[in-house]
Order: sequence, then C-alpha cells, then structure tokens
Amino acid sequence: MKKTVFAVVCGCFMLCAVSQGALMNASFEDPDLDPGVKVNGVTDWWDSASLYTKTVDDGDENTPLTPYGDNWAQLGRGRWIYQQIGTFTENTTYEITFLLGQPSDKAIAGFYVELFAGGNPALAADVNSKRQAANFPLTTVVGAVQIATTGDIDPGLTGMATQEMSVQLSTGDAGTGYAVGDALWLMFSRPDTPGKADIDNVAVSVVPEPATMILLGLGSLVALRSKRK
Ligand SMILES: [Ca+2]
Ligand SMILES: [Ca+2]
Repeated sequence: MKKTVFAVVCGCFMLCAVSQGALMNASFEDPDLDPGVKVNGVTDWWDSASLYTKTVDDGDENTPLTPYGDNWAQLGRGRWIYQQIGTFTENTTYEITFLLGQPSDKAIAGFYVELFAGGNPALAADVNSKRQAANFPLTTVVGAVQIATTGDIDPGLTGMATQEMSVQLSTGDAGTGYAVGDALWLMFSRPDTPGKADIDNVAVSVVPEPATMILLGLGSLVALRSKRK
C-alpha cells in the first residue's frame, strides 16, 4: 500500500515539473541599470510604451528591494506587458507565479493576469495605449482573443511590501478567432485607475489534469510491479 502512494506521488511530481518554453526577460534584468535608474519600456515583452510602463532598478527610493536581481517591471494606469508563451492547446491549465511589489508613492489599486489566444505574432508591437482603450493592440491589431482572466487580484499591500503571487488560468475549448496551434499570450495589466504595480520573476508551468495524474500514477505502478517480478 505504501508503495502505491509513493508511485502516484512520483508520477505527479514528474509531470508538474514540466514547464512551458522559457519566458524571455522573466526577471526584467535586461537592460542592466545603474542603481535607482528607471527606463521607459520593457525589453522582450510587448509593452504599453510610455513613461507609465517602466523597467526600474530597486535602488530607486520609492521601489521595494527585489531578491531577483535588481530590476522590476512597473505598470502605471491602464498599462500592460505581454509576450507569447507558446501555442494554444485546449483545456490546459497554467500556473503563473511572480513577485508583486508595492511602490511607496502609489497604491497598486488593481492588478490582472490574462491569457489571450490567436492573432498574428508578426503584428505585435510596443504601443502607447491602455488595456481598456478602444485601440488596445493585442486584440485590435494582433487579433488575439482574451480566453482567461484572474479578475482583480490586488492583495492590498502597503508601504514597500512585496508578495509572492501564484495564479492558475485555464485555456478552455477552442473558440471563435483562435484554434489549436495558434499563439498563446500571457499579459499583466492594471485597471484604468491611478496606481503603480511592480512585478518581477515571472514563471509559467503547466498544471497536470487530474485524469493525466491518475494515468501517470498508474503507469508508475505498472512499472513498479514489473520491476518487482
Ligand atoms: Ca528582477
Ligand atoms: Ca518592449
């Protein structure tokens, strides 16, 4: 009996460890900034290009320290960053983890994580627009469709506090405007209200389905049995 439990646990662990293709600039350390320096835009992410979408070194007096290098991405009012994280498959659940930081000079006041699918990746660009704007480029220019959102997950931090965040989003079935094999996009954004949020150390992994976990557990069991024969 003990061995059965052990085999199932092993099977799950192996699958949980499988992750989607590596994110680009997931810790926002590119570019290397001098202490306290802020620059507009976010490298390797498509961003809402403006002085409200920044890469910030944590030597800045209003910015919390990050344990992940020196830099944060910082989103102001209605601002966003996104990148392609792979291709769309149906009913796949992704776990997205990141560090959220509260600058001392403005409240986070709303924070969203979303998945989009479809569109033409060649049309993605840095564009000065808000997530809520009529010309929001990921949907109106690239042609992607929002398929999952966390809703507002602002944890209500104060001062220069930070919090490790973990959210799960599922892709669901294919729908109008996107199909299996189309681009899959991960976006972070803020609502159209005054505020600032710092974000760092983004990671994405696939959460195994219960059916897959059972199958894998059974597979391990069979392997164990045949070894013992
Ligand atoms: Ca960093
Ligand atoms: Ca960019």
